[in-house]
Amino acid sequence: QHEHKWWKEGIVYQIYPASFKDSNNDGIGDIAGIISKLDYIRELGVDIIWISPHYKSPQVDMGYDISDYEDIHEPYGTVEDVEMLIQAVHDRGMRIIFDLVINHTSNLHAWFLESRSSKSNPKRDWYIWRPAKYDENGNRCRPNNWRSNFSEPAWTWDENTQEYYLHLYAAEQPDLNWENEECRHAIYDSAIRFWLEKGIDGFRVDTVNRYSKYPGLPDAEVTQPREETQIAFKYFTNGPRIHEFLREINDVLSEYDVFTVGELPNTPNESDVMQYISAQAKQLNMVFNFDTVGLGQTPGDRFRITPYGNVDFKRELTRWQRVIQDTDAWTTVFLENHDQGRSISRFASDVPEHRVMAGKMLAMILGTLTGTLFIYQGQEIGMINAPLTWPVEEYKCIRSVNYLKMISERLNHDPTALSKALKALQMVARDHARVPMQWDSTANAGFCSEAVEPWMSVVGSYMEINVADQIGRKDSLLEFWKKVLDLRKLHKDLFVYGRFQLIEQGDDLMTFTKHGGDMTSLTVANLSSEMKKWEIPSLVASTDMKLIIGNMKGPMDQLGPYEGRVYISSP
Ligand code: TEU
Ligand code: CA
Repeated sequence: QHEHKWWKEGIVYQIYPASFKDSNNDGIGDIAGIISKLDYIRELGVDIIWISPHYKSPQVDMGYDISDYEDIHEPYGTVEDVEMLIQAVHDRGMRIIFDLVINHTSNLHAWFLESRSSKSNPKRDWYIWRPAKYDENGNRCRPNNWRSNFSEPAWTWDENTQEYYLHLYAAEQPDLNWENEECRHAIYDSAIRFWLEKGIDGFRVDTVNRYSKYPGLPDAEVTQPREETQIAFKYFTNGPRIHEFLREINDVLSEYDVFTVGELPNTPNESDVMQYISAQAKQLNMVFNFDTVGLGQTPGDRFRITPYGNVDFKRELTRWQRVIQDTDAWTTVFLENHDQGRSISRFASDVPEHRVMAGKMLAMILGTLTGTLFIYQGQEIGMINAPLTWPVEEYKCIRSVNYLKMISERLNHDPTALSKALKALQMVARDHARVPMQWDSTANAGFCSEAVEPWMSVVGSYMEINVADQIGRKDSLLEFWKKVLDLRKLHKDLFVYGRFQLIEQGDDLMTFTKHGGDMTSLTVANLSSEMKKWEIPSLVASTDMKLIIGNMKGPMDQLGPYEGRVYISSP
């Protein structure tokens, strides 16, 4: 039995500040815009808001490159605005968590400016500097062959001090040196304590398993001989000191009633994950695993997409239900965030005749799984990926842009490369989650006034998919989500904390039961666009199951395309 906690039962809604709501019509979302929509969020049934980085930043990676932890990105507002936001959230009985990005800073952070100023600067060792290597012809080479997560080499040469610095993401995101104790304590004071003292309720911890690098920073095995750099996750993920560092962070946090959810990329091994999330380990309260959202993406080569089907989807989405059962660990339930394509497009169908059904079906699955439920802005109205016909210039994310650059260099020897790349981007580019939130059907979808150009264009689907159309309309996805979230709260022991059991009923049906609080529930969903015959599984056939929610009213013994149902039985 899992111990009850507010952060386990709380429903979390992720906001991407740049794209949520622009209050002053400069084309960029802002803090005041978020405040103006808090009642909307609360009415949805949300308990906890997570905002992606709103800190001062040159925005090379949309705020995941922070130049001052204690200040705010100017177009978003001021520290006072953020204090007002915290207050406004608390006034409505909700809580708020911030993004904690401490694997790296911006190259314009004062710490890095000092560190790069000279080899003898006291902060030199706060980042990871190494001398050049030289090949047999005397040419300067990088310290090792690692590839960054954004496709480019992980080292950048600094002319001034004649050394390389390490960056696991963009060159403008130098990695902090966690081996340096003074640096660690500066991080705790500036990035963590500063905001805890202002009353926030926790952190989503960015790329949390990369702080500790493998000693000696050795070359990675050459698996792609034609490439200049190599995939090197194992040398910078889950390194030897990571658990020690996380316990240190946890010591700081444990003075407050807060929680952490860490992002855990490139960690497929279940026992590795348990070391982070077991309560007894005192590190993180839960993590985001990439098993489901990473489907179809090749680790280290995101846009080389491979096919996946409903069997894969079911296996990955239910993996942590099984693993955390009978342990002291906790998990997350999510299908979207700011780094992923939209769930209806990726895991169901976004064609007009199916997408609303598909959205409701996914809502029923997510709403009845065990763990803390995270919803990403726009998911509640069923926003979908931009179409294949989207002009290439609309892709703004550094990852997409780097990739397109690489592809254009390849076009000579592979003329089909561009169309292949566009197909991949259409599925898994981060841009799909970053277009403006669709509030209504006016020219800029109500995100900003019609007179200004938003920082990313709205996608055409806003005319059919928007909040104004769905709010109060009985059969809308938005109203359906509200019902699902109500039911989840009404039956916490069952849906939030319950015991999970998968029932095998063929590839395209997802069927599972939950047990908790002397009750049983049965969720059944048709993940395909074809009609499926179905019968109540024998496991619950003898119980008196009653339908509490569904997205269609068809015959009992068959499920229409993307139909889903949830039944419960009372004692
Ligand atoms: O992402 C961390 C990360 O490693 C992802 O690239 C992950 O591997 C991928 O999404 C799996 O599909 C975080 C932020 O969420 C992202 O927006 C930032 O760009 C990145 O950190 C750097 O701060
Ligand atoms: Ca604005």
